[in-house]
Amino acid sequence: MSTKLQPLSFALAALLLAGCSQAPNADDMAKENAADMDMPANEHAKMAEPMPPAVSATAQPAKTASATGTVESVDTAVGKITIAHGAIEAVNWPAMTMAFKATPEQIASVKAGQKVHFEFRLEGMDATITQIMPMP
Ligand SMILES: [Cu+2]
Repeated sequence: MSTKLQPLSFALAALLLAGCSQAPNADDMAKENAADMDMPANEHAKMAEPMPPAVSATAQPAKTASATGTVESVDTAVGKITIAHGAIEAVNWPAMTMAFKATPEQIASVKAGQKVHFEFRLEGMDATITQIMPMP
């Protein structure tokens, strides 16, 4: 072994030691960043999308369901059709009589006492008719 190499070896060893004692965290971070950059941008978008905003945690997502019932009354001024409907499993409802929001056209298409088939969207406590038609 040549004595000339020793100072260099020592310097290298010192460098490596210095690297070992101070760099592990920085090295790991560099690896993570590299892994991050390997992930396509759209993968990030997919990961971010399903995260719901904190506000919606208590709000029910909109549901749709269909049912049959009998029109009890219509209220053009308020924009509602009151229907005595049967149990609706899709929204976990027993049979009941309740008011549904409806458009003037929908309200005009039915009258009290009529049997109807209808579809509605439920958002929280708001049930809005999306389709309604008299049953034969
Ligand atoms: Cu109901």
